Order: sequence, then C-alpha cells, then structure tokens
Amino acid sequence: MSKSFYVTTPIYYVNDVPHIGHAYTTIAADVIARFKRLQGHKVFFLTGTDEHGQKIERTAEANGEKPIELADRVVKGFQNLSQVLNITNDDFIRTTEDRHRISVEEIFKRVEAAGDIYLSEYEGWYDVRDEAFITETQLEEILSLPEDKRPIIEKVKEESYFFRLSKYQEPLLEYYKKHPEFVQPSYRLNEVSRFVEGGLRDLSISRTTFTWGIPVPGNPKHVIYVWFDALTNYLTGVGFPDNEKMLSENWPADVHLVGKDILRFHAVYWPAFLMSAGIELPKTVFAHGWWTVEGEKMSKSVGNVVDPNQVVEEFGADVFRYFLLREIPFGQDGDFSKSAIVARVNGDLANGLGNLVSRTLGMIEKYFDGKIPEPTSLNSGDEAIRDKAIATVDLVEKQMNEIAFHKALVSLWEYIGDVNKYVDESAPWTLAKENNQERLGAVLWTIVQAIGVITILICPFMPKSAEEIWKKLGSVDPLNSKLLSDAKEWGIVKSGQIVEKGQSLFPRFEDK
Ligand code: ME8
Repeated sequence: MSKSFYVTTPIYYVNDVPHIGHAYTTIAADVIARFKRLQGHKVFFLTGTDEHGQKIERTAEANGEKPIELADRVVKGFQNLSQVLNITNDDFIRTTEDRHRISVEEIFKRVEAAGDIYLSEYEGWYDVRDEAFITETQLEEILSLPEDKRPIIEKVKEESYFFRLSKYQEPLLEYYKKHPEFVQPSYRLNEVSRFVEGGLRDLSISRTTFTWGIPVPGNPKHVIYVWFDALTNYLTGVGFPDNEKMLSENWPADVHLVGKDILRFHAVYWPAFLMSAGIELPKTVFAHGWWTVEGEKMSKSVGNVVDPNQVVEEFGADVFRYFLLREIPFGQDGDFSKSAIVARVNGDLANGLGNLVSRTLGMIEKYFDGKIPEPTSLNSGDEAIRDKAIATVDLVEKQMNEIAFHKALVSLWEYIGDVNKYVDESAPWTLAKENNQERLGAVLWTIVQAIGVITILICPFMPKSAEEIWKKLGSVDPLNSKLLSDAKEWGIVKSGQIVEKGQSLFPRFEDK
C-alpha cells in the first residue's frame, strides 16, 4: 500500500468565530491537497478544532455556558466555513472526541515510559490567550514592550508534570541540521534553531487550577497541557493508536501548515514529544505569514476582524481563494483590503482569464456555430503555444512542490498573457473576414487547447470557476477525472464539442 500525502491545518480554538486568518491556512491546505490529487497522489487532509484549555473554559464561563456548549456552538461556524470555501478535507477532528482522549492518553503514557515525565512544581508566568508558559527571556521581552502592547500574563504556582524538553535540545538541533526541509521557509529554520540553541528548559505539561481538559492518566487532579493535547490531533486523525493500517498509510505527515505564531510549538515541542514517544517526525512544518486588515492588526478591540463568510458573499469563494494565495508570497505577511481584491478581480480575473475564455467561445459561436473546429494543419506559432503550455505545467508543478502558490499563479497568468497575445496576433476576426477557414480553425482549436490546460491548472485554486469553464467548453467527462499528466496531452478538449459562451465568469467589480 503506497503512502498517502498527508496535509494538516492547525486546529482552531473555539473561543471565537473564524476569521480570514483561519480561512487562509485552510484554503492553502486545500489547494495543496487538490494539487496533490491532480498529480495522482492519494491524499489525506485533516482540519479541526482545539476545544480544551483555560482560554475556552474562561470564555464559556464569561458567556454563562458550559465549555462543551461553547465548543458545540462555535465548531459549527468552522465546519460551515469549510463548505462555504469549498474545502475538501477528509476528516474534521474535535479534541473533545473520545478517539482523541484515547490517543492523548497513549502518547502521554509512552512519553512517561520513556522516562521523560516527572512531577514537580511550576512557578512562573502564563499567557492564557496563547496558552503558553513564558520563559525568562520572553518575560524580559514582554516587559520591554509599551504597556498597551503587552500580552496579558498571569503568575502561576502549582504542582505540575514536566516533560524533559532539555534532554532534546541536542537531538533537535541535530535533526534540523540533517533535515533542513523540516522547517520552511528556510529563514524560519534559522529562527527555530536559534531559539533551541538558546537553551531549552523542561516544559510544564499539566495544570491543576482548572479542569477543562484531558485528565492525566493515573492522576485526574491534573489536566494535560492544552498544547500537548492539541498537537496530538495530527496522530489521532490518522488512527493512532489502534488503527495500524490507517496510520501506516498516512503517517508521517507530509506537511503541517501553521501560522508563524505557532511555529515554536510545531517545530520544537511536537518533534520532541514524538522523539520521546518513538514516533517518526512529520516531514515539513511550513509557517506562513500574517494578514493585517486595511493596514492594521486584526483585533476584536479595534473591531476590524474580517468574517470570511462576508467576503465570500461579496466576491465569491474562488475570488477569495485566488486573492489570498496570489497577493503575497506564501510565508510573508500581507495586507487584506477590498481595493486590493477589486484590483485582482478586474485585472487578473476579468481582463486576463475571463476575457480570454469569453472572446474565444464567442468567436467559436460566431464562426463555427459553437462547434469546436477540427484543425487541419498547425504552424510554428500554434506549436509555440503548445510548447509553452507544457513548459508551464512543468513549472507550476515544480513551484507547487515548493509550496510557492504565488509563483505558480504568476507562471500561470504569464501563460494566460501569452495566449491572449497569440489571440491578438493571430487576429481570428481578420481570418474570418478573409474567409481563411483553415487558419481560423487551427487558431481557435489551439486557443481552446490552451484554455483546457489553464482550466486543469487553476482547478486547485478556483475549483468552481474551473468547473464552469470546463462546462462552457462542452466537455462531457468530469474535470476531476483529469490529471496533471493529461494537461500535457495537447488536444484534451475535443473537436466537435459544443461550447457555450454564456455569462462572463468574473464580472468587473464596478459592473456589479
Ligand atoms: O493557535 N493571519 O489556534 P488559533 C494569518 N489552537 N493567519 C492567521 C491569522 C492572521 N492574522 N490569525 C490566525 C491555535 N491565523 C491553536 C493551534 S494546532 C495543534 C493548535 C491562523 O485559533 C494561523 O494558521 O489561534 C494560525 O496559526 C492559526 O490561525 C491560529 O489559530
């Protein structure tokens, strides 16, 4: 049985409704999953919610509800968002599920059996919003911030189980050296290495001052630290500990996508827990950047938190998906604004892709009664468009293997630009006037083939628009039966199919 490509998103806290940051990671993971399927891989794609911990307990208390009631209510928003965004996850995990408790208990026991857990007392600071213990260095950093920029931290003094993180300082550094692909982009690996080189103290992994969590096996006075609990979701989701078949088909994960805010948990704690439990490490943790909104940090108090459902209502899921992945290099920070979306819609989508499809289909309707012509002979200009298509497929594939979405989209739109230029230069309207049916047929057939390749390549990014184009081309076989290798077979759109120009794919925004 060959291994599946396994991709994950972070599991999101249910203390609040989803915002565009959550949508971003989930969309990125979906595009990877869809692209891998297009390459012919079997894929397992997991997302879900992080439902335990002090933050959730307190939010519930403030709302006058039980933590599970809060979770049951908010999780619906995340599950619904997946549908709205057209996400193809294979499972959705909630950390309050029984299967997850069993999995966390098992990991805890394995780490304990390895001699890496001991009982002591934690005295120090805790950041409830980030559910993070604050180290001495972090405390200094926090105290150096202006008061209004400081995270709220609390002094904690309680009995606690500790994980011997210090023991893994050298093994982690050695691992990073041997597997530089483990943390991406590469500049993030330097950050992580520097953090580990700075020294690792043992990590508190249980709490006694609240109860909303998974009890420590054998000592239910303690609940397991929410990050120890949450990270384990990646194993639970693929059948750990009992479903050996599922586990061997999917583990190790190929890529954990995370925001840069939670890289340390994924690139330091998680591999250390796994090393201790004797479980193989994930291949890559990819940290992406953060979105601001109209130039400002998104925050509840500023009141600028963007609801992804509203963006989809206004612009559609495909435009939102395209914008998020095209606007900034994956890994870097970016700014979300309506004017930037409108510029992308009008420029790249309406003028670029939309115009290419509508004018081509319009000409086939006009000159060939809507029937895709049979080409008799092709000239070197036609062949150049074919060669560029094949080169674009290869390039996009390489860029997608590097998780460089924006580069892949730039390559794709360069090709769309080339095809639009070929249309202008071939001037089918002049050929029609001259009654040059042979050249006219060859040119329109060539453009249609180029559109076919483009459709397959945009499918992971804009699945609904791709389906629509595919239908407009009059194709009968489903688009999702096509592979990337088919995109290289020039002639994927059959002569004789009846096209339908219909409505424009991406109306310019001021036309709406
Ligand atoms: O951290 N820009 O959950 P969370 C881009 N439960 N991405 C953003 C963003 C922004 N402004 N804000 C949030 C947690 N994100 C833990 C994770 S995993 C085992 C446990 C995205 O609800 C980004 O992916 O705070 C970030 O890592 C994630 O949402 C944090 O979601």
